[in-house]
Amino acid sequence: MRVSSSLLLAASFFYAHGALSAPSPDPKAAWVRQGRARKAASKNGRRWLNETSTPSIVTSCSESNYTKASAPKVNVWGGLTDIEAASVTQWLFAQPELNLTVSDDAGEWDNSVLLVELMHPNKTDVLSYLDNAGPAPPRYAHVVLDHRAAVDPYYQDILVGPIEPFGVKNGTTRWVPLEYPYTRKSDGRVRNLDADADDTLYSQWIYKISATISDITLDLWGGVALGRDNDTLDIWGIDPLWQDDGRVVRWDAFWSNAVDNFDTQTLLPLGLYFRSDVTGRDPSQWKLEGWYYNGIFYETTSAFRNAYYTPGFAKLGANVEGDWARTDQNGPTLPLDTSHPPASVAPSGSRFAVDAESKWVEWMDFSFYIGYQRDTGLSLWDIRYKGQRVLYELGLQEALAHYAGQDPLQSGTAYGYDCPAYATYLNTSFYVSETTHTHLNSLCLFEFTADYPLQRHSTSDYVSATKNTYFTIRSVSTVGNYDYMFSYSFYMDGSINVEVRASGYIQSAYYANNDEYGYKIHDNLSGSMHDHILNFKADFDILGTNNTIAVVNQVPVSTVYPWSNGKARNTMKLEKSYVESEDQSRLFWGANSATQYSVINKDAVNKYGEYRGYRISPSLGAIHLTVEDSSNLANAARWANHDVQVTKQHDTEPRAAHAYNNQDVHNPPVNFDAFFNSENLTQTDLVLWLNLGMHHIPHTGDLPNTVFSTAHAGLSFSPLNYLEGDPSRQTVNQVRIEYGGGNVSAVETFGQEQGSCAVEYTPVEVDLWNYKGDVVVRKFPFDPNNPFYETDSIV
Ligand SMILES: *[C@@H]1O[C@H](CO)[C@@H](O)[C@H](O)[C@H]1NC(C)=O
Ligand SMILES: *[C@@H]1O[C@H](CO)[C@@H](O)[C@H](O)[C@H]1NC(C)=O
Ligand SMILES: *[C@@H]1O[C@H](CO)[C@@H](O)[C@H](O)[C@H]1NC(C)=O
Ligand SMILES: *[C@@H]1O[C@H](CO)[C@@H](O)[C@H](O)[C@H]1NC(C)=O
Ligand SMILES: *[C@@H]1O[C@H](CO)[C@@H](O)[C@H](O)[C@H]1NC(C)=O
Ligand SMILES: *[C@@H]1O[C@H](CO)[C@@H](O)[C@H](O)[C@H]1NC(C)=O
Ligand SMILES: *[C@@H]1O[C@H](CO)[C@@H](O)[C@H](O)[C@H]1NC(C)=O
Ligand SMILES: *[C@@H]1O[C@H](CO)[C@@H](O)[C@H](O)[C@H]1NC(C)=O
Ligand SMILES: *[C@@H]1O[C@H](CO)[C@@H](O)[C@H](O)[C@H]1NC(C)=O
Ligand SMILES: *[C@@H]1O[C@H](CO)[C@@H](O)[C@H](O)[C@H]1NC(C)=O
Ligand SMILES: *[C@@H]1O[C@H](CO)[C@@H](O)[C@H](O)[C@H]1NC(C)=O
Ligand SMILES: [Cu+2]
Repeated sequence: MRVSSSLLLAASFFYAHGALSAPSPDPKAAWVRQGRARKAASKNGRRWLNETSTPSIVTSCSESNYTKASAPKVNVWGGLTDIEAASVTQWLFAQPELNLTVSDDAGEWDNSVLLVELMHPNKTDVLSYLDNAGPAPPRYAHVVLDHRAAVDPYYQDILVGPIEPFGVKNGTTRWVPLEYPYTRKSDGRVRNLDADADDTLYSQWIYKISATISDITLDLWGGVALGRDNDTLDIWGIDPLWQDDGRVVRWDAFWSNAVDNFDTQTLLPLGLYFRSDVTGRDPSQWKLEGWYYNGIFYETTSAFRNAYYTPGFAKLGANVEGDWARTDQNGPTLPLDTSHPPASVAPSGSRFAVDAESKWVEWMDFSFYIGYQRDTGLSLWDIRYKGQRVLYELGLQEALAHYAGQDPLQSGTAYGYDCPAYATYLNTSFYVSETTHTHLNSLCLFEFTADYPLQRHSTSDYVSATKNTYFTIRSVSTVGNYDYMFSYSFYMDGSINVEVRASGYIQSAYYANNDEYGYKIHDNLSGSMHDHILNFKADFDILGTNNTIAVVNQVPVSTVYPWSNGKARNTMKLEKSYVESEDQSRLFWGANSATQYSVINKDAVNKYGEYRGYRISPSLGAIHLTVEDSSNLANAARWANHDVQVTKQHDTEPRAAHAYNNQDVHNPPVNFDAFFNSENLTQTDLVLWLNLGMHHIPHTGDLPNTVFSTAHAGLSFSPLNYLEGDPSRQTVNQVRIEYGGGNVSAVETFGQEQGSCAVEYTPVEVDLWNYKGDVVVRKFPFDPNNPFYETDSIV
């Protein structure tokens, strides 16, 4: 099912508008070239092009393969090898005290392994390796255990290692509770509220309750929810569960089941809810606490039943699936819409280099390593520009929609729709139930030329313009009912952009009494307001690790100048300051975009005496959570309440959140507030935690799906007094056209590729059939000679 829905991802727009069109062999262009012959070749390899004939056409353009490169160092964030993951898994099963059961056989009262992945090494060790020829940091596995063979079940993070070159060794390998990266010190443990969620207990509980009102569900919606295959109704509810006063409380709602493969269920709420106290693992102690329907709370089933059968009881209509809820083509064909839309081509092939094994990438003057983890997805490491590290780490920390916090699962990529057809693809892998799932081609890398030039200027004598060609690495993650698209882009002017887009089925609400929380968007449906907030970690290292945050405020002032005849002039000026400590480092974007934040290095002044740095600016949707001190989230998402937050880097504070923060919201493994303990932020190693997102009030245009064009947020990191000028002057992909008296007298093309080549354009559908499921490699029992286990559906 995921396969088909992923294939239907909203297409990004990839029009082939270059800033300037490619050399074309039309007569006017030929004339222009003749005109150039009057000038002599210039210095520095630049030349006037004086061919008078059409450039010869080579038979076909280059294939889009990247240049193969070798990473300068081992990618220490690149994940465990199959052999390493298998040996760790095997070793875990040999430790009697862990008392593990293979996932496939594990029930609610067995212990199992949830995750085996590479533990990111400490920054200090990595810098010594990268910069000072130190040894490669020791490799450890981060393992998550699901300890359910207990009355009080818990998850536990442990560290296993060190891992020797060919896996763990009996004797030298140890496991220890993983504690240092968390703000709560409890042996890496966090209670598990979901121990009984997967299978029978919770299901039995909710279906048993539902069975007591089958007559009502049949009467209202013509169906039942009893946990049978032929049910037309379903029941599910809030995440995280309410966790107040030591109790664990569920709220569940009735939904219509989708009648076909389309994922429409979140558009089909039915408006009946029930609350139950499910504290502890003994269902005989659980309690139904009431029903909620049409704005009225009934404390018991019989109170609800009596009301229901009282004459005059208002019975509300169902939400019924239809084409309005399906994403397929719908409506009359638009003019010319059946013709091929413009496509982008890469006539010289890919202009970047990749070490696919080590996952290292180099484009123009940028390079970085790629990391991938189950909970945070794609991350970029050791991002260098012109040989200097700008960011040690850049990546997503956590994503939440205000009603639920979940961790992303990677989804597959649809060729030609998520990325241009000529993109390069890499795989990502993560661990599930003693297997490694490899999402084939789930990261794409490509260059793209924007539909506007990076630079342009014209006078009566000349015009100059520069192509805006940038490089993007992109992944798509499915988080519940949404697909998120993450793009990191690198530009010729030295800037780096982070962008996220969301598309998919909204989680809607029943329309009754919901006016203050949304718009009515279909007959019986309300688009439920919610905030999407995504937190990114940006560990900047500007010309070293000792950095400072500069704040520049633009303010209106009234100033008397020596030349203003004693009168005040109303004007504006800059107020410059620095963020001194963690007491003042939780920031908001200023009103009227009047505040600039930048990461500078006070020990690195440019030749004009200004500090070199990178500016952080919102491009769109740099927001924080509207809800203050959320009752649902308590301490689990304290990262969500500001725009820009700055802390001193610590190996003990690698992540803003923990995957199981939702299991104990008052006392979560990582409470982001605890990172702020008054530390001095002057010329020290800084980490920025940046929020992006959307205040989403779905409207009719969100049906059937929210679209990437409006559900879009972005941040930009751009050089600030960092270089002596604009580095994009280096690109040859610019022109200067001289004219006078209405005629072009010369065209400077700076040594750009001149030839033409034929593009073979294959309709994209051919590639779509190559869409493949995950490659799954079993780790326990592991057979190194036959590691391939199965091809799974893409989740
Ligand atoms: C173009 O013409 C100039 C001036 O005649 C000459 O010096 C130069 O070599 C020519 N360039 C090419 C590419 O033929
Ligand atoms: C591009 O890569 C594919 C797959 O690795 C290979 O089959 C093909 O020959 C390569 N083409 C070129 C031009 O290197
Ligand atoms: C080990 O787990 C099993 C369930 O898989 C449980 O019955 C048993 O009590 C556990 N043993 C110990 C020593 O905890
Ligand atoms: C990483 O740093 C933490 C915190 O200082 C420390 O407890 C841990 O042992 C370090 N890990 C390694 C492998 O040195
Ligand atoms: C470690 O010891 C266990 C139990 O003796 C054995 O089953 C396993 O194969 C050994 N593993 C390695 C990597 O030697
Ligand atoms: C659904 O299946 C059950 C058996 O599992 C059967 O008793 C029942 O009649 C079926 N209901 C409908 C509406 O087909
Ligand atoms: C909405 O509810 C009404 C009854 O109030 C029902 O007649 C109608 O079919 C429902 N419409 C949809 C689209 O679900
Ligand atoms: C992705 O994985 C597949 C299957 O294991 C492999 O054949 C392919 O070479 C991998 N791609 C890259 C770029 O490593
Ligand atoms: C950073 O600053 C501290 C304190 O001024 C100094 O001791 C340290 O050497 C500096 N670190 C680097 C990498 O320059
Ligand atoms: C932070 O450290 C700097 C340099 O050591 C010092 O000048 C400054 O006063 C300190 N700021 C605070 C708030 O302690
Ligand atoms: C511009 O070109 C036109 C047509 O080729 C020509 O008639 C005219 O004299 C040219 N003007 C100048 C200033 O060279
Ligand atoms: Cu939304």
